[in-house]
Amino acid sequence: MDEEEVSLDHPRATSLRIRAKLAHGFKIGITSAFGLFAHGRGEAFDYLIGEETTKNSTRAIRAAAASLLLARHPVLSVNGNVAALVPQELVKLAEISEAKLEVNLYHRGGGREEAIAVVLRESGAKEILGIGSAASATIPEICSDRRRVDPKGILIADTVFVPLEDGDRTEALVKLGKTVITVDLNPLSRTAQMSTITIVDNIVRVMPLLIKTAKQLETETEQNLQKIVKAFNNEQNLCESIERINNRLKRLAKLSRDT
Ligand code: PTJ
Repeated sequence: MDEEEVSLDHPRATSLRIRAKLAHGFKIGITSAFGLFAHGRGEAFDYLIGEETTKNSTRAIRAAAASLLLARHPVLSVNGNVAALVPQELVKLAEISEAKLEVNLYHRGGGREEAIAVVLRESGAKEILGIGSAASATIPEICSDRRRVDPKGILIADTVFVPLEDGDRTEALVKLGKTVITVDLNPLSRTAQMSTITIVDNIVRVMPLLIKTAKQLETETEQNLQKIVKAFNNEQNLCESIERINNRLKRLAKLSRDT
């Protein structure tokens, strides 16, 4: 089913449209089959969170926007899922934060990098790092293709935005002293726990808000941006997400006991 074929009055229309985007991404060779499983896991956590942007997500988005604006060499890492879901938003965020876009995949090959580059170019990207032999540098302690990075991008970045990431690379990037910003609906994942700033929310809700917040903060002084980043506590934020899930489950359990 294509995105346009999803009936607007279907009770799960938003969720079905997101699925359709990913299915299309799979069909045109940008999303991997593993990406579809990853999305299923994300959906389950989104359901538990309540499919909305929470207060703690808003707080993390603000800290992420401030961090990107403060960075000297920010890089937005693009995988097959985010390329299918939010390509235009990635290009916009890169423009506002003066960040580089780098394609970095868990599973390379099969023309996926090139297909993702086409989608990003169609969305307005001028420069795309990490394609083919451009990913000539290696970051240590990663088993997947994600260790291959661009010397003009992730290798020299001080701040890396890595939405829908796996734990290995997050840990490696943090060990290299980089600020790591992630978007992950699962607050228990290794990525969520290891990152400097974790936005526990759906990437499709996060990107427009991140762009809006970066625009609002663009004119702030470096000192004020530093204050926002310093005031943010990732551990506390993650605890709040877990508590939210816990409380929602308790409420649902009570409802089913009472009926
Ligand atoms: O395109 P590739 O080859 O680089 O592969 C990308 C995937 C996503 C397959 C790869 O990075 C992977 O295997 O990721 P994981 O380890 O499954 O982690 C993905 C995390 O993203 C999980 O914790 C999901 O809950 C979460 N997630 C999935 N969809 C969304 C999401 N978080 C936010 N928004 C979503 N839409």
